[in-house]
Parts: sequence; C-alpha cells; structure tokens
Amino acid sequence: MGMGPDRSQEMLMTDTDSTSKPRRLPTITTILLGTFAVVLALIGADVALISGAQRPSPKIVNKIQLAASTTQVSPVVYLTVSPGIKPGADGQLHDAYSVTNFVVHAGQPIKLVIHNTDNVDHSITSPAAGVNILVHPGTHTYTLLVRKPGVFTWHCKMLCDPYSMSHDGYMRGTITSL
Ligand SMILES: [Cu+2]
Repeated sequence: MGMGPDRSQEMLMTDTDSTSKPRRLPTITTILLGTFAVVLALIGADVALISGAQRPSPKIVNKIQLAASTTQVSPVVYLTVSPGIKPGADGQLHDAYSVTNFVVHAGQPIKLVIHNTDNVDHSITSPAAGVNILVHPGTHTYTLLVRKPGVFTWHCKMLCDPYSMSHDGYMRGTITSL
C-alpha cells in the first residue's frame, strides 16, 4: 500500500533532480517566446490588414445600408432642409437635407413632407430621373415620381452651398428607383 506514494515520490525526486529540465526550460521558453512573437506578428499583420481594409469601410457600410434600404419604400418621407446645420470634413457647418437617399418604385409616386427652415428655396434635382422639386421655405408636401428604374444622383440646383452641392448627405444624394 505504501509502495505507490514512495514510487511517485521517487519519480518526483528524479524529475526534480534531473538537470536536463532546467537546461531544456530556456529552450522551451525561447521556442514559446518565438511562437508567441510569430503569433503576435501575425495578429499585428491581421490588425494592419483589418485597419487597412477599414479605411474604405464607411463606403461599404453605406452600400450595405443602401442595399438594405432598397427593399423598403416608404409612401411618405419626412425630412428637413436647414442652412449651416451639418459639419463637413472642412470643419465648417453646411446646408443639408436630413434625408438624402430616397427609394421609390418606378412609376409609383411617394410623398415628401419637407420642412425647409431656410428663407430661400432649395431643390431635389435629377435630370436623369426626371425629377425637379423646388423646396420652398416652410413645411410643404411634394411628390417624388421616377418613371424608370435605376439609381440616380440628385443635387440642389439653387447654388446654395458649394460644399453641400458636391457632397452626398448634404445637398446631394441618391434616388433608387426599383
Ligand atoms: Cu440647396
């Protein structure tokens, strides 16, 4: 009965006594450290790849949102137009519509209830889509009708804010006609 513990003790003793382990330990440690360094390097490379790929990702996200939103056509869209309300990449505040991407079914009109807080007209103009809505100051209801399917760019033709007129999400956007 007492043989078992004795043997295990001997085994433990021989294990601890063996000088090979302390010698191997640095080599194992260096191998582990080496592997760890390689793993770190790979993670670093992945992070670099991910961060590199994330730079154009806002556009990808926008495309995904656009793709998701293309399945949904709202019969009435409520939005505002305001001067100097949205920060631009230039650090200045710019004129902007609160909604700039519209989705319609070709040949089926939707209503746009637009509150223009400005004291001048703005517009939703897309010659390719056959759309030219003059948005007057105050709250009014407009009809958005695109007769053919397609993805069309619109802009405000009122020469309001050059930055806004040349940037999506300000005085420019997309009409998707399904
Ligand atoms: Cu405008």
